[in-house]
Amino acid sequence: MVMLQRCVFKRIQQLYSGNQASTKSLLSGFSTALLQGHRPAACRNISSLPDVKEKTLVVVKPDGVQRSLVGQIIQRFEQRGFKLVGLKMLQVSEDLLSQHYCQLRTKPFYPTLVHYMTSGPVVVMVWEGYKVVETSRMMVGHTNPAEAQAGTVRGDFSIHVSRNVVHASDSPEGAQREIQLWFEGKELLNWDSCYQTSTCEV
Ligand code: DAT
Ligand code: MG
Repeated sequence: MVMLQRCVFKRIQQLYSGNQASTKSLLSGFSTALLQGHRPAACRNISSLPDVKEKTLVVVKPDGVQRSLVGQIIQRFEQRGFKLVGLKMLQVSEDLLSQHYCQLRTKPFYPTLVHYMTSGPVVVMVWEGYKVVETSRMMVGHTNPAEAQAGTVRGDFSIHVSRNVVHASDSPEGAQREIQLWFEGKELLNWDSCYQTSTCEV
């Protein structure tokens, strides 16, 4: 990369010092630098980096599906640079939900939470990337939309905690547990995105 930068700098110097470098020779400098072993980042292998393979579960809840927010929510994660490795739409059962929200079973709002979450289809996804769990929580925003910052999903699309549009796992361990609950192993795809090395230095 340094070699490539030097090459570009040298050509710019030549141009400004009155040396008549043509566009053709400027471009030939790029290809020479590339041929000399400066491969584009997209060619490198990232499989040895567990950091960038972190996964999280994101669910568009029934209110998000009803309000046609699925596309906008997916777009935010794509735009941020995360990779979609699992996606499906389903009507969630009370059994699955009680396992998903096992820590909330004793809360007074639990029965209404179950009613709401089973009231219509949800779209469930697994996103992968560097610090995806922590970053997704920031992107989703505060549990209570009244306290969620503008720019977050909840801060932009919701007003009340009982209809907060989206779920995102709150820790890497929680994500692993939730992903296993919602997805079978074969439903998650291990694929190479051509953007991978453009979004993370490896
Ligand atoms: P989060 O979804 O931000 O991880 P959580 O795990 O504490 O928040 O709660 C799960 C869901 O339960 C939350 O998204 C909405 C609902 N919920 C939480 N607190 C609530 C409350 N006080 N009243 C009604 N619903 C609530
Ligand atoms: Mg939670």
